[in-house]
This record gives sequence, C-alpha cells and structure tokens, in this order.
Amino acid sequence: MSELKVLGACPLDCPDGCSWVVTVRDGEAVGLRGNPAHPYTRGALCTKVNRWLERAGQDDRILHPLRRVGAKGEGRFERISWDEALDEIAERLGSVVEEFGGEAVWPYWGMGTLGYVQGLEGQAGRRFFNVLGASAHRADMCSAAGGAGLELAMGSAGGLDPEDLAHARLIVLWGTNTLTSGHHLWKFVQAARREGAYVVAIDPVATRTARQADEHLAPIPGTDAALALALMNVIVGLGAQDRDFLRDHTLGWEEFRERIAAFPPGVAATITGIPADRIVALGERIARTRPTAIRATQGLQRHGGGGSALRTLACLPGITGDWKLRGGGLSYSTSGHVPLNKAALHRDDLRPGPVRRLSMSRLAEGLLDLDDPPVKALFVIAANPVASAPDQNRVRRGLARDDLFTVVLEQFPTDTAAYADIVLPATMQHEHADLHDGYGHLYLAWNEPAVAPSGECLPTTETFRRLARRMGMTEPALFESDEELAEQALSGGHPYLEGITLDRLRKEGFVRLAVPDPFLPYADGFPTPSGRLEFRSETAAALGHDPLAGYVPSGEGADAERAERYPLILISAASHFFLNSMFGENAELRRRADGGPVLRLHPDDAAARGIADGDRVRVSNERGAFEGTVAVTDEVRPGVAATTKGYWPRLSGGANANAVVAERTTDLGAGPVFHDTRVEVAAVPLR
Ligand SMILES: Nc1nc2c(c(=O)[nH]1)N[C@H]1C(S)=C(S)[C@@H](COP(=O)(O)OP(=O)(O)OC[C@H]3O[C@@H](n4cnc5c(=O)[nH]c(N)nc54)[C@H](O)[C@@H]3O)O[C@H]1N2
Ligand SMILES: Nc1nc2c(c(=O)[nH]1)N[C@H]1C(S)=C(S)[C@@H](COP(=O)(O)OP(=O)(O)OC[C@H]3O[C@@H](n4cnc5c(=O)[nH]c(N)nc54)[C@H](O)[C@@H]3O)O[C@H]1N2
Ligand code: SF4
Ligand SMILES: [Mo]
Repeated sequence: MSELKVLGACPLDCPDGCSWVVTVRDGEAVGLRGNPAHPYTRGALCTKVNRWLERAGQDDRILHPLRRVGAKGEGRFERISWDEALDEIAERLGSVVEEFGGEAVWPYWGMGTLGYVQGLEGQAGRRFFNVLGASAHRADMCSAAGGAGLELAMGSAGGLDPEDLAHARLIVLWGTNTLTSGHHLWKFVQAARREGAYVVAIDPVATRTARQADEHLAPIPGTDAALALALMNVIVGLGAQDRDFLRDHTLGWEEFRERIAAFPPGVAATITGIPADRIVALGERIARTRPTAIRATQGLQRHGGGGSALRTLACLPGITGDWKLRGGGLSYSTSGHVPLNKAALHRDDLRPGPVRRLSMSRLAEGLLDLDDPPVKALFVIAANPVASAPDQNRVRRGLARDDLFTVVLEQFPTDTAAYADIVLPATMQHEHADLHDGYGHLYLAWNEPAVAPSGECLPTTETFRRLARRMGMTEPALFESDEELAEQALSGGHPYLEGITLDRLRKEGFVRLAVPDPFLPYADGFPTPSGRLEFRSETAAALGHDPLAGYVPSGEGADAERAERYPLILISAASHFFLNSMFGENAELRRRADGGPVLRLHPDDAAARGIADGDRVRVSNERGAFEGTVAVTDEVRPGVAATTKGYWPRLSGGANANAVVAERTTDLGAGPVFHDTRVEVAAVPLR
C-alpha cells in the first residue's frame, strides 16, 4: 500500500482560495482537507467542499463524451467516443466560421474554476478561440460593477489586505455574508474583537453573519450610497475629517463636500429606511474609531446603482484618512493586487483583428437578438447559465434555437448541459494541474494533480489542444503544456512576484505575494490618473457618468410605479450549502438547503398576503416565476423577500430565482442586477 499527500487548491469562485491536501492511497483520492500550514486556510475547508470527493464519485458525474439524441433541453444523450466528438465539433465549427465568420462563435467561460491554467482567469482555450477569430467573452457576471466603481475612485479594486482586518478597531461588514460566502475571514474579525473591535453589519437581511455582529443595520436594498454619504455628513459635521489626507491624497473635496451636505441623516433615513439616530450613532462611531475597516463584497453591487455604491463607499476612508492605517480602508477583492501575466496566457495577438465582446450577463440577448453575425456556435466552459444567468426563460429560448450548435464542457448533467449538442467530460481539480490566487487574500497556490482523470475526462487545456490539432491548426502556442502556461503566468517581472517560481510553488503548495510588510498600498497615493483618491473623476465624466461619486438609485428597487404591481424586492444571495449552482445536485447538501428554494418574508408581508410559515408560494413577475417554501421571519426587513441562488431548476420544479431576474445592467461596469428585482408572492393552492 502506498500513501501520499498532494498539495492543491480549491478552484471555486470564493474569496478564500483555500489550500488543500489530498491523501492518495494506491492511486485513489481517499481524503481531502484544508492545509493547516496555510495562514488563511488554517486547516479548514467549508461545508460544501468537505464533500468534494463524495461529489467526484457521484453516480451522475459525466465520464465520457455525449451526443444529444432528444430535443434541446430534454437531457437525452448517447455515449460517443472522443474521436467522434472532436470530428463533429471540428466539422460544425469549420462550417460556422466559413459561413458566418469567427465572431459567430462565443466561448462562454463561467466561474466553475478560477484557475489561471484551466479556469476563468486564464480563460482556458482562449488561444484556440483567438486563432479562430471568435467573439471575446466579458466575464462580468460577478463583480464587474463594484470593480468599476472602485477603479474610478481609487484606480484599483485591490483594497486593504483582508488579514489586516485583525488590526481594525471598527469593522463594517457591508453587503457581505462573511460566514457563508468566505468564512475564513471570520478569524481575523474575531482577532480584532479580542482587541476590543466593534462589528457592524449592513444588510437588508439578518444573515448568519449579521446575527453575530454587535450591531445590524438593515437598509432598503440598493440605498447604500445614500447611507455612506450620510455617514460622511455626520463625520464632517463633527469636524472629524483628516485634513492632511484630504489635502495630500484626494481630488475634488470641495465639490464632494457639497454633495455630502445634501445627505444629512434625516434625508438618508427616508431613502434607506434606517432611523436617523442610528445613522448618527454609526457616523459618530466611525468618526472616533481609527482604524475603521469596511469589508464590502459583491452583494450590494448587484443593483442598478451598484457601481456607484462601491465608488462612494471607497470615499469614506478617504475622509477619515483610514487608507493610511494598517487595518483601515476598504476591502473588496484582492485580485487588483495580483500581477500574474494574463496577457501572456490569453495571447490576444493571435486574433486576426479586433473582435466584438459579448457580455456574460447578457447571454439571452446574445443568443436571441444579435445579428451581424448571429451567434451560431456556443461553447459553455465551466458555467451553468440556465441556473445562474439572469432571465432564465429567455436564456432557455436562446439555447433551444435549432440553428445553434452548442458544446458544453462539464462534470455534471446540469440544466445547461441538457441543451448541448455535444457534452465533453471535464476533470475535477484533484485530477488536473492549475495555478491560483485567492481574491480574498494575497497568496498564490499550485494545484498538483493528485490522481488520474476519472473515466475519459480531460482538462480544458487538453480538450482544446486536441481540438486545435483536429482542425489542422499549427500555431505552436496552442499546444503548450500546462506547466509552460503556468510559467508564463508567473513571468513579467512584477516585484510582487519576486522569488516566486513554479518550482517553489510546487514544493511549498502556496506562497505569499512579495508585497511590502506592512502592506499599505494607498498610504502615499492611488493609481488613478491624478495619483489621488478621486471624489471627482474626469474618467467618469468622459464616460458620461456623474463626475462626482454619489448615490444612484437602483433600477427596479427604486421604481415606485413598478412597486405597485410588484411590491417586494427579491434578494437571491449565496447559499450556505452550494457554490453558485455547484453542489446543487448533491443530495445531502440539497437536503440541508431545505430541498428547494426557501423564501424568507417579513411577518407583515406574509400576513398581508394570507401566507403562513411553511406555505408553498409562487414568486413571480412578468418575466417568469419560481416556487418555494415560505419562512415567515423578522430576519428580513419589510418589503424584502430573501432566497438563495444555486438551486438546480430541474430539481426545483423547473425554475429558480433567475426566472424573475432581469437582464439589465448596472450603472457602472455593466454587471448584472440579481438583487434588484421586484416580484409579487402568492400562496400556491395545495395540489
Ligand atoms: N457558500 C457560498 N459561498 C460563496 C458563494 C456561494 O454561492 N455560496 N458564491 C461565491 C461568489 S461567486 C461570490 S461573488 C461571493 C458573493 O458573496 P457576497 O459578496 O457575500 O454576495 P451575496 O451573497 O450576493 O450578498 C451578500 C449579502 O448582501 C446582501 N445584500 C443584497 N443587496 C444588498 C444591498 O443593496 N445592500 C446591502 N447592504 N446588502 C445587500 C444580501 O442580503 C447578502 O446577505 O461569494 C462566494 N462564496
Ligand atoms: N440569482 C442569482 N444568480 C446569480 C448570483 C446571485 O447572486 N443571484 N450570483 C452570480 C455570480 S456571483 C456568479 S459568479 C455566477 C456564476 O455562474 P456560473 O459561472 O454559471 O457558475 P455555476 O452555476 O457554479 O456553474 C459552474 C459550472 O462549472 C462546472 N465546472 C466546475 N469546474 C469545472 C472545470 O474544471 N471544468 C469544466 N468544464 N466545468 C467545470 C460545474 O460543474 C458547474 O456546473 O452566478 C451568478 N448568478
Ligand atoms: S469554497 Fe471557499 S471556503 Fe470552501 S474550500 Fe473553496 S475556497 Fe475554501
Ligand atoms: Mo461570483
């Protein structure tokens, strides 16, 4: 018997980017646990990934190529060989390109893995699509709005090192459900608490995180920027602004100060639904507490005004001067600090010329409304848009088009795979190699394959090497190995990569970026055009946006007319038991997630509709409907209905929350508006 431990990394779209250790016995993975040596992971994974190996061995895993035999969406397939699959794809793709041009091909990469070699960061296969002249894919379905807002204000979305939350004396968890969507940060929150820090949660829902905070404020969704302006109003009213920081490191203060003056607590109370005295109390607390850290992640930017919300939040530490203190400032996503060489991976120089960019958040539009050329071939790579993309019914209509050739690279028979002409079996993380960062910390990790691929599964890179060969392509860059790709990602000579080689990563499993210690990236300026924190941005003005940071009301949330027909704002945030739609098929996790969508309603809203706890309800608007079970609770504020994302439509009566979400985009960054959705809820008569 031989036993070995193989170091790897969790590939999922989660800020924590865990380092893991796989125990391999006689060539089989028999154990997987968090790496105790990793300063952020500290030996623990999470409720979901603790079932990783169980998931890998599930009966429903896709283990060989499949060809559709039923109607699109039905999910009936026959087994075929890799040779047959590659021949058919090569032929269909060849004729699409010949008749409609390369841009008729859309490689739709999702967030199933974030790896630089196999996953989203590197867009595995992008070189192949570049040679083909395919449309480019804009991966804007997660954090684009907030990123764009922060970049206008700060020049980067990088923010403070989340580990430095341990040094904060006031922590504001703003639109983020830490204990569910990235629980490893909690250790640092608790470390700060041991030193006396106070923790405030700002969330329309009393999440498991908000319930652990010292104080919870529940704003009307989409109104956070108004709250932030009022907090700044209180701070400036007390004269607590950092005049040196404002003078040396900010731009547009005089004008911005006038905007702040227009948001006294009373005005913000009307907009946000938070009593003025509580706004004043928090403003005073921030005014007297250095350092204050704001942790704001993706939740509050999934609204019509979500880009501006983050843009405005980033201004707050500019006024208090927190940006110069360890443990002060704002943390959103550390990706902005990771200098891996994506250009070297992507090789966009292989394109025949400029190509159009298609937005991940607008798949239905891309499939139903585009011409010149229409999308005729779709590759879905590590994505499950039927479950996860906005406007489910239109996404289904697009995927059901008879004249669309669809290839899905998958591990499981998702609702999306059911629409494929060809399904290709994909390896899981412990079966392939990859290079990772974490968007909630500052470490890189190497994932060494621990075992051979299951069945006939292939890594995405290998799939596209084989397809390129089948199509007679000769460009050498299409055939480089996974290790070569990883070396290229590590190239470029950025000082944060000093001393970090593939050999070292392989040996140690993970390495911290060579950032200065302490890491105060904005103490002496910001990577904006002016080198300052820009309350006023010429870049924003040139793009046609408000030159000043401020409050932009949400789309449906703030629409009074729509509120008459659809009085409730639906939030569908991260589930504790799934990772987007992954694990939605795992029987035990689905059971723990109550078997299907749960809709949390305030007692007043339930009573007004004659709905009781445990009732079946239909949640609907003009776009569609889904069903769920009601939990009546004052953990949601009146006017808000809360469910979670990730339920598989076909295991939930055919639809999930995305059946009612619009395919609209945010004010900045063109992201989706999942939580900016108005609905009505009605009891379903017992059948
Ligand atoms: N367990 C688990 N972990 C995950 C994921 C998962 O599906 N499951 N998904 C991963 C991914 S892809 C991402 S992007 C992150 C997302 O994780 P988060 O950034 O935490 O995003 P959400 O879960 O969308 O929303 C977080 C919180 O924001 C609140 N919220 C919604 N609208 C507003 C608003 O207008 N204002 C305020 N203040 N709060 C609001 C919601 O009620 C919710 O509690 O988590 C990652 N981690
Ligand atoms: N209502 C609502 N919807 C949301 C959100 C929300 O807050 N509310 N959040 C959005 C967010 S933040 C995100 S990031 C998106 C995510 O949306 P998607 O990117 O579509 O993510 P998933 O639904 O998890 O689908 C990922 C698929 O990739 C497959 N996969 C995993 N690893 C691999 C691999 O190595 N190779 C291949 N070929 N396949 C693999 C998995 O089996 C899974 O089916 O969802 C969004 N959808
Ligand atoms: S999903 Fe997040 S918390 Fe869970 S193992 Fe992966 S990185 Fe860690
Ligand atoms: Mo995401």
